[in-house]
Amino acid sequence: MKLRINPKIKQAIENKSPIVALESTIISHGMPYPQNIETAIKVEQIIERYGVVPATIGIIKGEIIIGLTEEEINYLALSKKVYKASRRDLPVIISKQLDAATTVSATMICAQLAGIKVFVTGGIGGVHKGADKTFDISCDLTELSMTDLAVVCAGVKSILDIPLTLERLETLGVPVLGYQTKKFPAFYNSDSGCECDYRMDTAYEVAEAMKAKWELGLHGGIVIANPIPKEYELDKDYIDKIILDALEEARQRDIKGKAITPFLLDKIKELTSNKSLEANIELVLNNAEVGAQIAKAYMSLI
Ligand code: PSU
Ligand code: MN
Repeated sequence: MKLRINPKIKQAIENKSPIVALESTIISHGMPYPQNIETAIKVEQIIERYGVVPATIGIIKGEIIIGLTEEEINYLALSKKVYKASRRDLPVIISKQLDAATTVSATMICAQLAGIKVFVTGGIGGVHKGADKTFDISCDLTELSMTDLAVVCAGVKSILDIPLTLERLETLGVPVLGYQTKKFPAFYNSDSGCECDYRMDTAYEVAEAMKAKWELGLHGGIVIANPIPKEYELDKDYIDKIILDALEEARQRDIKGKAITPFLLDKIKELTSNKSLEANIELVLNNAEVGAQIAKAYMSLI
């Protein structure tokens, strides 16, 4: 297997310095150009400000790269044929030497190869609305049941069935921890109407729970649900109506499978005249702040 760990990250591993993993699907399939590149770079800068090493993960010509360079980020952001790689895609992406952006599930797998314990993203995949008929449940959830990373996100978007996603996470044994809140956030706004299992007030509390979980031999991830800052929230009724319209269009055009999440993100962006994109960027930057602190706290504990 071809695996390239950027020298900066190798050094950090040797020095036992904190590292934060970042995904690339958000760059290639989650945001338009040039905001995708700008955000990816800003996220790395925020993490570095905490003295933590960022590791953006992706696959170029079948080689897994832990710590893409700015040039490589540009390449994955601009290339026409970049696959969206989840767990099941990895074998063929590697054997056929293809280019791919990694989703939450694939990023967790690659991050684990490098021993990284904290991962920052925007939103995780989950149980899609109507999954009782379509069976569309993101493999991010199964990955969270087996791969040992704390995943910092702004909750789950209401393009998904949020209560069912939380039920599934419970079944899979994945702790859902609210960061300075008990409310489970809904990505574009801070309250989905559902509750987190526990509220954590500091990065240390989160780090202690990570340590306790893995010391118990309980494999799998932890969801750290960090709400979008108040000033960037979108009105719940407004965004939920737009999401319903986007879902209806996806249904009419028969868009399904791995194409559905990128389609909905793009449609919602269009219907909100970019307001959803602005919120998306701000929540990712906010997650980077929290993820960096958790990575630092965790390394100080072990
Ligand atoms: N949610 C977002 N932006 C994204 C994604 C989710 O707000 O870019 C991406 C993540 O990479 C996530 C993937 O892992 O979509 C889930 O895809 P699916 O629903 O096909 O499992
Ligand atoms: Mn799916």
